[in-house]
Amino acid sequence: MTDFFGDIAPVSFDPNGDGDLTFRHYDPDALVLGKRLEDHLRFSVAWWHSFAWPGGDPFGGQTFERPWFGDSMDDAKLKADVAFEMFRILGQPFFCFHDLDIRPEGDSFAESADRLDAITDYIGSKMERTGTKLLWGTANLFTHRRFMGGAATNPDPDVFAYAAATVKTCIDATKKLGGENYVLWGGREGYETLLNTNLVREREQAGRFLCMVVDYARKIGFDGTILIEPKPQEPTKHQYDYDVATVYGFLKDFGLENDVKVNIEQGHAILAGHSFEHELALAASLGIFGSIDMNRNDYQSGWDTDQFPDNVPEVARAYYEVLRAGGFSTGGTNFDAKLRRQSLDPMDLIAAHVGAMDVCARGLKAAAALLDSGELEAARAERYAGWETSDLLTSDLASIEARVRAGGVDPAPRSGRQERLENIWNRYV
Ligand code: XLS
Ligand code: NI
Ligand code: NI
Repeated sequence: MTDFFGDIAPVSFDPNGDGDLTFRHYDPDALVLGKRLEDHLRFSVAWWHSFAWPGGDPFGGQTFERPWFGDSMDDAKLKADVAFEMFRILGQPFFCFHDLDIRPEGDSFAESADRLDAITDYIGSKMERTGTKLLWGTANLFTHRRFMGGAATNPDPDVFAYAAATVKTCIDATKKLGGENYVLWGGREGYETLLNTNLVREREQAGRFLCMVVDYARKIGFDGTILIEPKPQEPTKHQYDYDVATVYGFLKDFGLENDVKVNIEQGHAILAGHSFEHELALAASLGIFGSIDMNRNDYQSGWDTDQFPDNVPEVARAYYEVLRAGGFSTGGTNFDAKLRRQSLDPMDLIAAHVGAMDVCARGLKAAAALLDSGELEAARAERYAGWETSDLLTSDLASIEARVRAGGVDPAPRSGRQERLENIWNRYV
């Protein structure tokens, strides 16, 4: 036991509770559409934001003082101890990490890999004891200066090699911990200027890299889902995995559309000029929906501000699409969200997650009730009903022209009923 969280007790569900330590909406055992809420939402804590982020911004450095900030393996273990204490307080079933979040980088590749091995042994025994599970692991291929010009897409083959070797160790670590997914977010896979960039070559490298990842994961019997996390820009000016549609085209191009799915983040969807629900609905319709990074961007800043979600109607739209897609299988709701830099207290960390879990629970319950009512889906089905009996899609232009000429039917426009549907929506949220 560390004393970081002091006497903060485990958070429990009480619809009439007050204070920071009560869930008013998230009752893990409540049945929604026949499934426990905890199993619907599959919450996860992000190691990087909650335990590794020092509170800096472009104008100022560290604001948080954490007893585990340092670069020894003892610091890494203390960080893990505190992490598992937080999972227990919150009843969080899952967590996610980058290699760099859980162990300090060594002086050589081999030392870094050994440390990853050692710390994942340590974390693994805690997982066994507590039952907390790994939603996904990933490699940090963006912080170190060696990756400044890209990892897989770097002009220097030695950097490609370093990145590939690193990912291999992270897939091994993820498999060892029983991770249900492995994520690739291309934090430096893009360009700063077209003036020095060979687009054809970089795309080819990224495709080959991903094929190697898939091959290796399958070869060692990793049966989790491999996920790409789209993001349009930040940190690079342009990132190749721009959005769901772009990633799908890329996967198709390299024959990976059945092997790789997407991890969709709220803030990234907004940066790409989409809504979160758009990205979710599109991924589901393309058969590549995997998991979500739940957070919220400041809509004025234009940056990936990674705030905790606080907007129930928005979150409900997202979960409506998740539920329509059949819910999560290996995926879950990872809070890729960080405190504001003035939120210094351990209680801030707890309260942030409690609030976010409640927002998600409210959103999911509203979405489930609406889906269950069938009201929107009936309207959607009715809108397309004409196609149920139509053979047009197997016809050809000339036959269609002949038919239209003979039939003489000028189709009558019908209302899209948007406002009425919005009113239905608002009855549930
Ligand atoms: C950054 C990404 C990152 C990924 C994991 O914007 O959201 O945190 O989720 O590398
Ligand atoms: Ni993310
Ligand atoms: Ni992000």
